[in-house]
Amino acid sequence: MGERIVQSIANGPVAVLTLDRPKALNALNGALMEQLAAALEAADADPQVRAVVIAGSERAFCAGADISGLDAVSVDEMLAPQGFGRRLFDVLTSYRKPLIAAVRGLALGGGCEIALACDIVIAGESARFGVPEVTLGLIPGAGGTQRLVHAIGKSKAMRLLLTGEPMSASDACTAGLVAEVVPDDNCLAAAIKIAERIARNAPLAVQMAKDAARATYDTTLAQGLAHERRNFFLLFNTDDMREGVSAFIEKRRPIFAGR
Ligand code: CO8
Repeated sequence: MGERIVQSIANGPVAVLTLDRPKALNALNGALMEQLAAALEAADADPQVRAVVIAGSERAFCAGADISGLDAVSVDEMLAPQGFGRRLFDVLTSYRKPLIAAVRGLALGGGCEIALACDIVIAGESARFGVPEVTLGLIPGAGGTQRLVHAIGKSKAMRLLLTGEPMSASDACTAGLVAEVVPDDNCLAAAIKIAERIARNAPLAVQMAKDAARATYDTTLAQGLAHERRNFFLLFNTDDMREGVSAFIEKRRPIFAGR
């Protein structure tokens, strides 16, 4: 497969996937997107893994689509079923397990869209979130126009989308895109700590909670409430729910098997 530019390390129940193309600020070329998609799929299929952290490098989480050669890509190539980045962003969109982005430095264009597709974003103080596509004659193509409006509201999203200028970590935290801002050196550790906390919970319940929360994107409130209720009822069919309740009553720590 050539050079590895996505490093994948499983540390107990937490998998850490690190984008490792720092000289190009982790710009998304075909190889990086394929490797990230494959590593995500492997972590989703691994029963030991209960939460996944996506990290970048010091200067950049990811500076977006690799611009070199982008002008030579035809519309037919983009529209193809395996078109530019489609696999990666489809995997992110349908991902079952919790995804946490640990963002230091730049998260621009497709890089910002990866962070937006994660469930929780932890930012180092140096983080900058932006969608500069309009400066290139493009628009975000992997969820940015939709998820930004959800994450930070219309007016702030429009400012980013229409000016192309980035937002600081603290502004992104105030706006709701980021859950917590920490010193850069603590960013990965803070993201792993949250992942480990999540990993102690009942895995199916965590996945059902994520699934129900995600339904807010494409349902009315009534449909969303029904979706949530269905997931809630389904959990009554799991060993983990009985274990969690028994452990609470017996004043002990639950041991969740993920079934
Ligand atoms: N693509 C390719 N190379 C890049 C990219 C990029 N997006 N960003 C940075 N690089 C490279 C630079 O070319 C440079 O390489 P070299 O050293 O060989 O010249 C190296 O990274 C370092 O960058 P700079 O020297 O430019 O560093 P600066 O600190 O001066 O500037 C910036 C940093 C501001 C981030 C600047 O590099 C920049 O503007 N980059 C482009 C950012 C951008 O426009 N991103 C959006 C791209 S479009 C997009 O993401 C659409 C997504 C659509 C969805 C994708 C899947 C479907």
